[in-house]
Amino acid sequence: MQPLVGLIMGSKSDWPTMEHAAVMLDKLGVPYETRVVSAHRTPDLLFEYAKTAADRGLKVIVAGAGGAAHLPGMVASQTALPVLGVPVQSKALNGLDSLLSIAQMPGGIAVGTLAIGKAGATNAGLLAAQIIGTQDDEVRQAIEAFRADQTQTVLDNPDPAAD
Ligand code: RP5
Repeated sequence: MQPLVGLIMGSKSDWPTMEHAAVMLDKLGVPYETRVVSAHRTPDLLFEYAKTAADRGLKVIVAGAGGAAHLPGMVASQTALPVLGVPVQSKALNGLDSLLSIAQMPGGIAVGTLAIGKAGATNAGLLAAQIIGTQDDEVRQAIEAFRADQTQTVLDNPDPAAD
């Protein structure tokens, strides 16, 4: 299946976080590709990936990085596709460095910044699917079913002290 979402990250070490985006995309039936693309270690690859992404059929890019997290912003500078940034929880500063690096973009180049860590990666997958769902009825219905199921699970388990 033609990938619609490019799920990229600065290092293989980001995968335990970023796989939660992949889990959500799988759940919602959105085809995606995964790649390590580093702003600092493979800058030429970053430019090539971002510049060719739209022509290769991608619709959204999810980019996760930690520390001096330049990947989402630099990718956004090289493509008109929507870029969703996931701040990976860093060892030194718990991801606050990643968050600020990704969120504090100068006006004129947009990155949609998610929460630090697993929740951010999960929601990046969800938000990417929601963007795809604006043009794809099957994906939109899968999102509606996911949310209805999530609501029902909470309603079915009202007692927090129950087993
Ligand atoms: C960033 O540096 C990556 O996104 C990763 O979060 C962080 C550390 O990378 P490794 O040293 O673990 O490869 O570029």
